[in-house]
Amino acid sequence: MPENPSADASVAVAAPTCEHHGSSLGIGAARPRLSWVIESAPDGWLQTAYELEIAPEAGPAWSSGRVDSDESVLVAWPDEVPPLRSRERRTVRVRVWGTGGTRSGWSPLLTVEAGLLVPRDFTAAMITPTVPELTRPSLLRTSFDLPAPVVRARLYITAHGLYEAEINGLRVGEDVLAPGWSSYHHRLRYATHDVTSLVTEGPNVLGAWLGEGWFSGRFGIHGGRTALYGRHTGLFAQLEVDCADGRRVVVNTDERWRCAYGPVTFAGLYEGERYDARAELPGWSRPGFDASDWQSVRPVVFDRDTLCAPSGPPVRRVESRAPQAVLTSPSGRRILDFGQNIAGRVRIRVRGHAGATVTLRHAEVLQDGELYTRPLRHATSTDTYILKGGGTVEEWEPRFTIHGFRYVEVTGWPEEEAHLDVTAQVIHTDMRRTGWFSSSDALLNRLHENVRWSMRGNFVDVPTDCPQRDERLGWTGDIQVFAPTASFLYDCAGFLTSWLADLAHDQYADGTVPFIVPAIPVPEWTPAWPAALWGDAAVLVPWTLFQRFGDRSVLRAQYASARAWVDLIASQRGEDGVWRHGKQLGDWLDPAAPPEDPWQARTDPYLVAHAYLARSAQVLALIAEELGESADEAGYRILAQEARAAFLDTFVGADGRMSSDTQTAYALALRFDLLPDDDTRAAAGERLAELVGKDGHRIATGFAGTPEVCDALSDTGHDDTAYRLLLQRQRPSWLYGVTQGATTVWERWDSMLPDGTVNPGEMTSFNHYALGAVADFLHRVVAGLSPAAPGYRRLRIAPRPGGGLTHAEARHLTPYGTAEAGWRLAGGTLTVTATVPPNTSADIDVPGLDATTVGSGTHCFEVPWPAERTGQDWTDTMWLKD
Ligand code: RAM
Repeated sequence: MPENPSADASVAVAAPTCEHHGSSLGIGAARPRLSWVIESAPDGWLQTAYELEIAPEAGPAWSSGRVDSDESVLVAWPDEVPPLRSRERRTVRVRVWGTGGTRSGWSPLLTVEAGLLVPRDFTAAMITPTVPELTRPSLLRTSFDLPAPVVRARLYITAHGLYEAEINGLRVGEDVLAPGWSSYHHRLRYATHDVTSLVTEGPNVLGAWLGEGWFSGRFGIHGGRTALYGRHTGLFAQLEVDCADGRRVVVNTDERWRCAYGPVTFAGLYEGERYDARAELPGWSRPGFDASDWQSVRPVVFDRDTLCAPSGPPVRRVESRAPQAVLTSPSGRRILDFGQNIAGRVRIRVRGHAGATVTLRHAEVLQDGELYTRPLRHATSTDTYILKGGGTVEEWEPRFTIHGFRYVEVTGWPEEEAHLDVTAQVIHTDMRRTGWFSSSDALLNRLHENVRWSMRGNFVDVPTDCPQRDERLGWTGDIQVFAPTASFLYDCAGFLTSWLADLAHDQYADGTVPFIVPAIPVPEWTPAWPAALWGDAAVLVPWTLFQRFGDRSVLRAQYASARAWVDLIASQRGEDGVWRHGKQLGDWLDPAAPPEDPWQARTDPYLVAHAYLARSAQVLALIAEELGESADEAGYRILAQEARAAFLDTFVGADGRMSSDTQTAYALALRFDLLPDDDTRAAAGERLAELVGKDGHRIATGFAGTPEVCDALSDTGHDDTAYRLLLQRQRPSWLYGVTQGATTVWERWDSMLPDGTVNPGEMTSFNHYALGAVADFLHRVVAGLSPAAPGYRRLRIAPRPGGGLTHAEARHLTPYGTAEAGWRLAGGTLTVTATVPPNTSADIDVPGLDATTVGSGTHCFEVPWPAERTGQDWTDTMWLKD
């Protein structure tokens, strides 16, 4: 390679990436931060310098020259390079120097293209159809001519509601449920599509399907409400075409567009979709279609300042699954079992006579062999397709709805068609998978898969509680506890950054964090009030993103929001310094609480609340330190100390017993570092282990305690107890659901009762990730892989073998490359393996070995491990007892 005369073949760099984007078309940052991963390097390699080359589309490239730096993650856009202007494209490549004077060749190129960065770049109008039935989805179109061949075309598009765009009869892009859900009146995300290959010289048509979605459709709890953001759906599209003759043609949504009803006669996120194929308008988005009888549209008042580029990937169809079984229910209905509880919808291929109606009802579970829909509450989740007939195969999948389901009951399938051609389309935000775990215990592995599926089912643009019932809301507490797990399993940095921006926008002026973000009015929960664990998402989610992705700017972006939250709750402390204020959810869903009253936890809700205040104050001090806000840092450290002292005075007795003598109380005190010394900590660990034993090694914790209890046990030397709890199969336990055939994590430990009937409670979701937060313990402690410095710049490899497992391993694509930790027991030896990415190091903490630090590469450590240390295989004994 002439360009790299002295490159060292042992060091190779992958193409850089920018911000948290997989695709860098239409990005919203004028000075995007750049990252690169060293794909291969000699063991122990550290970067000592890099050179960036940034080139405009025409003209000479700029080079940074050799920059002495070990940074390779989210490196600031060079000061010397002008920021990107709207629509501007640059290519970026990098090469690096490192240990031993090695130098890589140039990386492959990254092409970045800015979206429209300032409001005045947007020239389109938000238009709404003037059809009589506002709630009915419609079609919108315009036609235009292009004077010359096309060099480049971009469609900038968004909606009030949901849209799917078409150009000349072809669908634009693959996004589903676009533009997703955000706090629309503050942030409306537009997409940028490269449509160069869709438009052509001569006549063209740009059109879109438009539905209600979150904007104006029914949403919320107890049936929800309509028109949450407005009554009128709207389309906003700006097509910019650069022609070969140098002209730019811009096609905007404006009052010249036309609209009509299409074949979608109704669509609701909860209700499902109805489609009458007889009402199709063939060719409606192609030139030559006669739209003379279409209605007019009108522009609506719209604030272009709200438009922003997405920071994460869109929602897409990510997988297609065939049914695993076709069942006939006792009442004679046909039910398809897809073998996995998912978020998505089905696609059918069917032939039959005009007017035949296929009805698809969705549910997560069966009871007595029939589809069981009570847990869906008001979400009827029914799709209907009316055939147009004519002898051809008709293919259909709804556009503007999504369901949480494993089973689909099919009625009305034409009798002459023997084959039920139905596939499930798994739909969620199209994030890159970054995390894997496996072990010698098949049930534990299935639990981990269930956690991953619950993440997939609930990362549908917004981190939701559940994907199936009339809820699907961005509950702050759920993601607060689950964010560490999520950040391991998938690259959700851009996704959660976006959601946090909404959190800050929707936060009340006094600092109260809404229970759900985007915030919408829901009975019982609005107006919101300050509640621990939920509100603490404002502080703890940004901190998790910083720890896991090394992104400091999310701390800056959320800083005011995090402060507002902590300042508010600190101001509500009583004279004794304890935050004992308002209605607290506390250890929500303690298994001892009766099904109809999830508030009835064993642990004092104010103990939970105050522990969280102390934790958020500590973390906020760390955030302030990272941001160089030293006055704030000092202030929040004092607050944290005061909170800790008040916690001790109020909730911990002189003998170390806590006022709530419960697992959650000890777990929080230990994990949030609220105890004064090692002796008290040891005693709390003892007591916690004792309580877990007394509770029969079954779960006795709710939302607050469950994510912490195994760690609290392990931290205090009670790995054996942690494993007994983790591997317990009798309810309540993590593995109970697995033994019942669960394919996702449930909201309640016993969402399904042992007799196969569904828990009678009002809240009985079969797809709730919160209690799956234990997967983070599997990654960090069972397999032993965690970050010791933000972004995994330094790893901690600290496996804790036990529980009768004979091996466990975790793998994670860190911002620096692939990291692995795993161990295996055989022949009286424990063998720990660690893979450390280039440009990082790892602290190794293996029982029986002196602590050590290693550089990049794959390392093996062996320790004699007598059989009695293997730990008892509790699962088997408990299984036999069952
Ligand atoms: C339920 C939600 C969620 C929880 C709230 C408090 O309705 O499903 O999991 O955060 O209640």
